[in-house]
Amino acid sequence: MGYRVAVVGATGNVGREMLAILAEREFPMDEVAAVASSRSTGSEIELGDTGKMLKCKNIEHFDFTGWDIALFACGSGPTKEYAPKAAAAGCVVIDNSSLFRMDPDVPLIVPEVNPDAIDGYKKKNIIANPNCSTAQLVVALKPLHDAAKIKRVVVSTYQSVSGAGKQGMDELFEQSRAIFVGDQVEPRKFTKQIAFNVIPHIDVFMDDGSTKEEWKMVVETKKILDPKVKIAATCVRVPVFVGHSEAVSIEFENEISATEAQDILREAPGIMLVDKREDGGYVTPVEAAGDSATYISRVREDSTVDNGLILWCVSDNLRKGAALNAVQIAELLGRRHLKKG
Ligand code: 11C
Repeated sequence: MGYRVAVVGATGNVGREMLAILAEREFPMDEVAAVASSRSTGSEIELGDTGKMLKCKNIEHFDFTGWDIALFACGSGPTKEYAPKAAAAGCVVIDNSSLFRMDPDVPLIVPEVNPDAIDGYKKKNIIANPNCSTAQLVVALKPLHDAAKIKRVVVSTYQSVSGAGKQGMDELFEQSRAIFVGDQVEPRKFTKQIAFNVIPHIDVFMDDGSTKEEWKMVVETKKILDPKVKIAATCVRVPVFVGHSEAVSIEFENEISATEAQDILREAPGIMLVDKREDGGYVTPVEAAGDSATYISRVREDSTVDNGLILWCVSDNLRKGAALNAVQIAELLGRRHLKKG
């Protein structure tokens, strides 16, 4: 016997990826529903590449009673309205928006990092999925924190346009084409030209001059990994379609060499170490896109601080950064609590 699973926001970048990953990982499902806004009602969407077509149901009329799990990927607005209704109907919500992440009664889970925290989900019947740039960062930090206790992290991100949804991807494509043919470039989704450019601004500005994306990396990392870890982030949008990259400087309480860190990372769950110290001996977003791993390269000692390391971290933001992590949470929930399949 399997689960009844609803994917809410099924027509978006992350929703489609959720359906693909449910199929790819053979998540035990008796029934799966593609749920979306009224605009998509009746349109058909494939369950991964299984050939099975799902007709989109209208969120406004969808009754979550009797559904075991709802994977939400529809943004904070609709989530605010429908996730509590789904949870009240007895369906466990795994939400990809930022709405519930910092709610003390909602576990924020990366299964490789803080699986035990999932046990708190019953307070609201909601589990939060972290921001994409946080998810890959904590997967990389966790085994190193266990080994040598992290004091401080400084991270700079290189985030792909798919983090801004389909509109972001279309804008990069259209601007690149326009520049080649000599047309005018009009920024719409992004605040400046993104083609052949980088933009040090993701999400809205906060009072202290940081952006909300940077704030999310700080508070979410503390909630998932360890509230004592200090972290400073600079988040930058780059003209890459899929795959977020991060340059990470880490200061530890205890000594740890680059070789020790490489040995630890090689064995760590969710991580692929590719660190050859030669031309091309590192991973870039092009290779990470479509893959499940968080790739680590360029591990080296930082001689400017005591017990410091620097590394490069790349992952598919739509997969580990969103859909894959959500499905892994569903798998963990199933193993620990729902026990079907
Ligand atoms: C981006 N990280 O790349 C964002 C997208 O809080 O889930 C995901 C935002 C979030 O623009």
